[in-house]
Amino acid sequence: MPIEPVETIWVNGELVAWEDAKIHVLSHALHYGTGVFEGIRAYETERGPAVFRLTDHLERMRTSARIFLMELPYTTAQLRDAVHELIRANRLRSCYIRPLAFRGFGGEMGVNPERNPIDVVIAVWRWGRYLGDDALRRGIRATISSWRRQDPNIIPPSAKATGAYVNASMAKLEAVHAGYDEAIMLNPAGFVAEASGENVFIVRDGVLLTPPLAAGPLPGITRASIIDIAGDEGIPVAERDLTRADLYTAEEMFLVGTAAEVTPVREVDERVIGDPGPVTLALQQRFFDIVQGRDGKFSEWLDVVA
Ligand code: PPE
Repeated sequence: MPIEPVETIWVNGELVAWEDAKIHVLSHALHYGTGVFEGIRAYETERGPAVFRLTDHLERMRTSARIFLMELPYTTAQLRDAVHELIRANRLRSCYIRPLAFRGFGGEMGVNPERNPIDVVIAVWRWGRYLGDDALRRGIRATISSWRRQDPNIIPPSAKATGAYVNASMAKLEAVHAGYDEAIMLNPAGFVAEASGENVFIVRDGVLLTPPLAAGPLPGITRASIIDIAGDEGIPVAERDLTRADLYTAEEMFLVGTAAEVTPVREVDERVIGDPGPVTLALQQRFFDIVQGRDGKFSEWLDVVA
């Protein structure tokens, strides 16, 4: 998706002009994928831009870093302040937020990352609908990828690591080249893990089902939010392994993520699910009411930028 430049990007504690936010070509992360990142959204509300679950996202980035023996050189409070400062500096009412911590260039080459500094950057930009303008209303077409989600003993899928996204990219490319909007990835055991950049939910007999974290999806913050919202709506939820056939026979299906928000799925490999169903629509409506500050129930999820 195209992104339009804003004025400044936060680089190691300073606001730098968009066009000057550059790195050395010998940065370790560019060669070996040694970085961790986040994707966060801020929504326009009556009280100003509200960042959705900002601290939860920053804590997940710290957890991702920990898995790779990276100690982030900033506290969560410092990073939170930086996000607020950056949104104010760029005068944005709503935006996508991309914090990234990566092994930079420390004068050495080789697989061991430890001699390289940990650089931290945060960028913000205005972002529309990740899967296209019609996606939220009409739903998308998905396919089961021939590429498996990586085994937890290859690269932990619970860490949001830059290098791991080669796997998601392969699946996305395959799906788009075959004429689909999104790829669903199975784990090495053959159960549904997640989509290339979203968690998966289906509805069966009125019950909302999603793969457990042990099936290897990213522990999505939107996923956790949807489970809580469903609970509040009185919709029964269960985390359990799903097979490919469970998706083919689902009554309803949708994908969730920061970028994709709550996107209905209308077809999987030509098995038609159809227009978004009642559970999908109710959860999607409630999600947007919450993130845009119209629903007081989960107001602690909104971090308003003063
Ligand atoms: N699974 C994967 C693999 C994933 O990348 C994301 C976020 C999710 C699940 C949902 O997680 P959460 O955002 O916490 O609900 N994907 C981000 C990256 C998208 C991109 O193109 O880059 C996102 O949604 O921001």
